[in-house]
Formats: sequence, structure tokens, C-alpha cells
Amino acid sequence: MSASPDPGLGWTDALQRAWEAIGAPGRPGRVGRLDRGWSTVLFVADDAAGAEQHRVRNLGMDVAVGDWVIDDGERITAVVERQSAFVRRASFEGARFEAHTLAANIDVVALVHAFGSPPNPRRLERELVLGFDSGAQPVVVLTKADLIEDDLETTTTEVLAEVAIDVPLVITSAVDGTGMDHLRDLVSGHRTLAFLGASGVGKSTLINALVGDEVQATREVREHDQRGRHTTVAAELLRLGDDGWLLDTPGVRALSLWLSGQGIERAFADVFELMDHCRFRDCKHDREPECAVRAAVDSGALAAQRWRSLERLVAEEAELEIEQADFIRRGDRRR
Ligand SMILES: Nc1nc2c(ncn2[C@@H]2O[C@H](COP(=O)(O)OP(=O)(O)O)[C@@H](O)[C@H]2O)c(=O)[nH]1
Ligand SMILES: [Mg+2]
Ligand SMILES: [Zn+2]
Repeated sequence: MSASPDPGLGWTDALQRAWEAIGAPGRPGRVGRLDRGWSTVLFVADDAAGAEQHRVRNLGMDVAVGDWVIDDGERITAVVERQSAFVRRASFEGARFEAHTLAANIDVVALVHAFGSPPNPRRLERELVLGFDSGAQPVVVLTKADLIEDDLETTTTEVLAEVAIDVPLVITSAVDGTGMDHLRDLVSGHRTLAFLGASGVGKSTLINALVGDEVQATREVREHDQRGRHTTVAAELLRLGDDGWLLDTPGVRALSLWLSGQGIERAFADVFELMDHCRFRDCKHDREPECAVRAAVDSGALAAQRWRSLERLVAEEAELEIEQADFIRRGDRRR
């Protein structure tokens, strides 16, 4: 059998089993970044000289940053089964039936929002659905705590209490260092923490503060530097000392659902719990008597908007399932 992968890169027993399941070929390395058809594959965690990493072609392989792959020196030949993945529906027309994987083999997915602008509850719900579906542990990270004003703090807290039930919260400030130890704890043991959030919420600044170096270009840098440094354009794995890995991602505007496993049930566990208490097991939560959902909406215990939001997400998923089945059928006929 070939050399075992470097545990410092996040190799786990589960990955070992997945690799053995495909015959333990080659020497697995981890995709640190992707550039238009090229993957940078890392082989050791601490590789300042870059001697143990190389760039190979992806050529038709479904590869995401964080994946463990086998290559033949020129191109990737196999991908070890992902243990987790943050997947959304491709946002561009023509590829609407394709899954777009933002990050693979992540342990913790941080849904990042700036304290100063309270998270849009509907967006956060969507992020949580995708976060739970990823198989990683979702956490909400609030940035720029140094800018907090009391009224904003209340609004933010209210949104989180309504939407992010039982989801760990990390309050951070890159300016005064609040929350840095907490984030460090989340990755210790060579785990991978992916940051997701809209552009400008402070993901790159947070990563720079954690790593203690300007590893990621931030918006400020760009404004003050005319020489072509860019804000984050592609997801990239970054080493956090000997602790673990950080994955910065470009700001993502729209998060369309991909076919979900348990994501909706977990992100809306409070509502599903209510449904268990409806009188009829097939209650549509519409006009049925003794409907626990309607009762909760009427009493204000469940925000009407949250209920509508769940209905919308369930409908969106059902529609996607139908469209996708159609798409596959049409493809079959063509063949
Ligand atoms: N006051 C304050 N500003 C921050 C903090 N984090 C980020 N910023 C500012 O927010 C802007 C966007 O940050 P950036 O890291 O580029 O956001 P990204 O698009 O999510 O990567 C920059 O002007 C940062 O200086 C923070 O903790 N406190
Ligand atoms: Mg950035
Ligand atoms: Zn009901």
C-alpha cells in the first residue's frame, strides 16, 4: 500500500475507510485551491517550501476545495468520497440542474454575519438548511462586535433566537480579538472550518486576524492598493498554525437549495416538533382542527414568517426534485 496521507491535513479514519473502499490507490492529497481547471494538491500540512504540493488538471472531475484526491502527476484520477460538503444549486442559467460544491470535507461551517447589520432571517434560514445538510456542524459567527450599538444588538439577538435555535454562536471582532480563541478551538485537532457569508461581512479580515498575517486580501487592502490585489475570488484552504484549516470563500449572493437530506428538518426542528402535536398525522396545517402549527402561529409562539418560509423552502425543494427528474428523463431520451 502507498504512503498514508498526512493527518495534519485533516485525514481521518472515515477518509481512510473511504480510500480503502476504492482500493487505496496512489497517495491522497488535499485540494487547497482551484484555478480554472487546475487543482493545487497538498500532501503535507507544513510545507513552506511548496515542495510537497503540485498543480494538476481537474479534467471533467467533480472536485471542490477540501477534497482528497489521487492524481497521476498530470491530472486527478479519483476523488475520495466526501465526508461532508456545502452544496448549493448552480446559480447561472444553463447549469441550474447542477450542484455547485463550495467546500468539501469540512468539520464546521461558519455562517458569517456582521453584527452591525442584523442577519436577514430568511437568508440565515437558507444558510442553516444548507449548513445542516452539508454534514458539518453549523455555527453562526457574528463579526465586527467592536462596532455594536445596543439597539442593533437587540435586533440581532432576536433574529438569532427565532432562527438559529440550538446553533452555537461565536461573537468576534478582528479589531479587539474577541472570539478568536473560540474559533481556534473549533479547528483544533486538524479540523477544517469553512467561512460562508456575503461579501463584506469580514471573513477575510477574520482569517487574517486568526492567522496573524495578511494571508487573505481584504476589501481595505484592495482600496488602498492599486496594484491588482483582489478580494477573495476563490475558495482556498489556509493553515491555522498546527491547529487546523480555515477555508475562506468568496461572497455568495444567492443560496439556492440543492436537494436536501435532513437540512430542512434540522434547521426547522422547532416547527417539526410542533407538527408532531397536530391531531391528524397527515395534517396539512391549513384548516384542520387541533393543528398545533396554526395554534402556535395564532398565539405568536411561532412567527408567521418563519412558517411561511418553511413552506416556501419545502415547495422549492419539491419543485427542484420534479425539474431534476424531468431533466434526467429528457437527457435519457436524447441518448
Ligand atoms: N470594525 C471592524 N471592521 C471589520 C472587522 N472585520 C472586518 N471589518 C471591515 O469590513 C470590511 C470587509 O472585510 P472583508 O474581510 O474584506 O470581508 P469579506 O468580503 O467577508 O472577506 C473591511 O473594510 C474590514 O476592515 C471587525 O471585526 N471590526
Ligand atoms: Mg474576502
Ligand atoms: Zn397541523
